[in-house]
Amino acid sequence: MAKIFNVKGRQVFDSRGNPTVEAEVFLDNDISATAISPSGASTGAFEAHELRDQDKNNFLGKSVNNAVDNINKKIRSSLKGLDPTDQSKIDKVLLDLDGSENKKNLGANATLAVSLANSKSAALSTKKPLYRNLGNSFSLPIPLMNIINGGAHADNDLNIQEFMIRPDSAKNFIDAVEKCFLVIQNLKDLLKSKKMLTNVGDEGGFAPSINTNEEALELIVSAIEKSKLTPGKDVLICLDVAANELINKEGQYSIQSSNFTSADDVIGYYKKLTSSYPIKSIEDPFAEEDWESWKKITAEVGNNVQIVGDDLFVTNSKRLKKGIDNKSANSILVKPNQIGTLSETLEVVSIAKQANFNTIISHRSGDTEDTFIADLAVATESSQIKTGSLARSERVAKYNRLLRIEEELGNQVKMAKI
Ligand code: 2PG
Ligand code: MG
Repeated sequence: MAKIFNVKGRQVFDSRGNPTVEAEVFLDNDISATAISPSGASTGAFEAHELRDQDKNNFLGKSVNNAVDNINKKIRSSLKGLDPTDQSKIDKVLLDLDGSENKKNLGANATLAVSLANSKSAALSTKKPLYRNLGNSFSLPIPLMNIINGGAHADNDLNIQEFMIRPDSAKNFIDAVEKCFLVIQNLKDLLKSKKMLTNVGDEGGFAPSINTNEEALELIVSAIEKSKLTPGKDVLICLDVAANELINKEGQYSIQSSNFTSADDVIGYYKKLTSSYPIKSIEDPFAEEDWESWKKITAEVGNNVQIVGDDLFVTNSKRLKKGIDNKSANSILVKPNQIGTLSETLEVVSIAKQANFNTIISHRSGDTEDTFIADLAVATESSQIKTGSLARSERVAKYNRLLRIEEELGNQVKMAKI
């Protein structure tokens, strides 16, 4: 059986040009595999720690040499000689070596890159596609494609961070991509006809100078109709409000330009939006510590609308369990770098599934050519994947990987049901 022979870290760059961590795991049978940690812009306070050097003279403080050093020294010597197919053991060694609650010692960017590279090396070594190394039964996720960017991901006046489309009537993955393609191209034409810019934001969605959420929603509905698709049936709208970014010291939310002073007002606004537009999913409608408001909105609209915890749960089993007990949401966004190892990510997915929560595997706004999350979505039979628009290669790479998996599995695989 193959053993880990060497582990190497290096600094590479993400889609925003910021330094990030790549790990390479070498086995003693000449097999090696790399993985890269992504990086967020609207990060939750309870995420695992992303270790940056904070040296103003080195990449404006953003270099990751300490995380890389941790891989090349401590992690390397602890993993040498271990069996790469025992992922839980590998991740346990990483956890023990770090010894902190939030991976502040080694850096979650170091541990995640190693954890994922190990899984890829185990898959190669056992001659399995990655998804077969991660699970036993498979489905293709419905994509949540980013179509208009606002908030921390774009330089326009939209407060909601992401407007996404979800092609629910897609028969298979290529059909899902085609439906999204049509809506995106039609939106581009609409923007051009209104003399608006068609530049894209960090996740490949358009970032036109629009001032109101309603204007963005009207445009998306028109683009769906122009594509000869039915809004609310073929293609739905999903929002990521990223409300952490929109709350002030007094606890008021600026979901649109004026501040809402109470949770009831915010919920009233969401209800108005969901009754006027085919919106079926709202991510982070409230901030990460506003548990009571989360509970309220889930009770009021959770039957019809997917309420998704991203910054609320940060892919952390303790926070997810609290949310399940509290009935704070009905779905979870899963971002492996929020927690820092593959085993902990898989544990969170399984807890969510037991509680009948939808699982949505997600990229970060700073992402890379690494397509691990595509295999992860298939192998966890997650109903959805959120990985940006059909633009920018770091986003499209995940869709292309899913197309290859669809081709490989042929009739054996179906689209996931929501
Ligand atoms: C989010 C993500 C990904 P970021 O909020 O869901 O879209 O953004 O990576 O900046 O946290
Ligand atoms: Mg989010």
